[in-house]
Amino acid sequence: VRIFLAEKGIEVPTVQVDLGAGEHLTDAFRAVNPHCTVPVLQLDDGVSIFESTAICQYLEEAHPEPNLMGRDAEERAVIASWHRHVETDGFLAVAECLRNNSKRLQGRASTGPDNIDQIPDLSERGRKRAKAFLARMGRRLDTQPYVAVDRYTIADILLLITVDFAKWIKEDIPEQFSGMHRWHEEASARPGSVE
Ligand SMILES: N[C@@H](CCC(=O)N[C@@H](CS)C(=O)NCC(=O)O)C(=O)O
Repeated sequence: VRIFLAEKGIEVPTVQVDLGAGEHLTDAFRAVNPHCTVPVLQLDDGVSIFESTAICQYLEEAHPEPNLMGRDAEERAVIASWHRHVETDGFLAVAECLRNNSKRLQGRASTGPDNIDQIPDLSERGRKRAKAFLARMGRRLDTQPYVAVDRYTIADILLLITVDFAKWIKEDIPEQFSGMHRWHEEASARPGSVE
């Protein structure tokens, strides 16, 4: 969401929530988002939007340019397909690996209000899925410049986050995929990106 805002050139007031200190599990934060996750967009009328993709959808409608989610039905569907693919097969695979073996996340194998125990085998499975995903995207970005269509979109933003998140489990873009390395360098130099 932070990168999406920067791409749009929008500034909104923000409040940092200290996850390390468990601030997202407090009653005060639950009143804003009972699912205990960040980010959450709180509107002036008090309504909370608590899923990143839904927040981006709201921002896209309020600030259509530059377009990041598709200009017509076909583009929107193609971009949404890739975005969802990156989320389920990439981002969530890395999260599965990290959350099921990090000492800091013991008892917190899932986000959310409930404490879920880690399953080490799931960590291994997450790593295998993450590796396969990175190679798959490497093959794709060797033949085309962006993830979904012929310009930078929300699908590229999520892949950028996923590649950088994968460093937490010590996985990276395999060396042979020069197209994806070029893509990552370019994406990292865009607005809102921080290593
Ligand atoms: N489905 C949510 C997931 C958001 C999410 O996983 N947020 C993480 C930080 S990146 C979180 O709030 N973690 C809290 C925790 O680990 O308990 C979205 O896409 O916005």
